[in-house]
Amino acid sequence: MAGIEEVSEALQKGKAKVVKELVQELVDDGVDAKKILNEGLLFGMSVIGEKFKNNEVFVPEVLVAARAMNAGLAILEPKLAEIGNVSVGKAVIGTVKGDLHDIGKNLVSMMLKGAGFEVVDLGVDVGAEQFVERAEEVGADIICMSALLTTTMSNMKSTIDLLNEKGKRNKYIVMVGGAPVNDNFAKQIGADYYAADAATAATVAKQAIAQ
Ligand code: B1M
Repeated sequence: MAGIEEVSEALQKGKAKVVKELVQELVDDGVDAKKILNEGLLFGMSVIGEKFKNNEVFVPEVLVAARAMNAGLAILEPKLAEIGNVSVGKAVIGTVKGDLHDIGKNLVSMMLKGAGFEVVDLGVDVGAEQFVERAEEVGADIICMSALLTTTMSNMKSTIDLLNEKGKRNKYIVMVGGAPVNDNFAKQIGADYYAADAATAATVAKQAIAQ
């Protein structure tokens, strides 16, 4: 049986196919999906993140590691997000304009699905107009924005400003998150909620809908 550490090592080497196979093997052997996520995929990505910070690896290596991470996540998704029959609400989610980081956003999306939300994923580099237009089109209850760069987090405010301009701010719950974001920043830009991680995001979204 494959070990979880092998997943982490293959991810760090950017071997997407191997990660996919190893994760599948572990799932088939009955290993808990959250354990594979935390101790295999997220641990491997945190090692890469630290090396990136210290200039020991560079963008191409991080990119292939991220691809491997997404390949593993795709296998875990059905396990992490066993969608219930009844939708608790509809969410649109995306990474803000200028920002291409999608791993955290994908995790939040999965956890929301697991909590019973219908999720419309707008992808990365999503502008304010797109967030608002799609939320209107699909009849969303909640708009979820992710940002990983200090240079793009202000684009979350653009969406909130646009909602205000259109007189639609009260129609939607707005939740923000991502590594450089915090509760203070969320309050400053006028978001309703901040969540530090994907599991909290799902809990917060559910509570917000219930209110
Ligand atoms: Co980039 N990158 N990156 N990168 N990258 C960071 C973010 C950085 C911190 C690395 C560093 O310098 N230490 C740094 C940002 C510095 C800053 O702004 N303060 C950085 C930089 C500088 C850059 C570039 C500018 C590098 C360059 O080109 N010179 C460039 C920017 C490109 C762009 O976006 N325009 C860039 C590019 C890339 C890659 C493309 C190579 C790749 C992304 C691939 C992809 O996502 N498909 C990449 C990666 C992988 C990283 C690191 C290593 C890992 C990010 C990640 O996926 N973490 C990252 C360093 C790090 O974080 N240690 C780094 C795992 C993920 C699960 O965590 O996304 O934080 P995270 O999500 C968490 C929470 O934040 C939260 O839940 C998740 C976990 O439960 N969360 C939410 C996220 N969204 C939420 C939304 C919510 C609620 C919670 O509600 C809506």
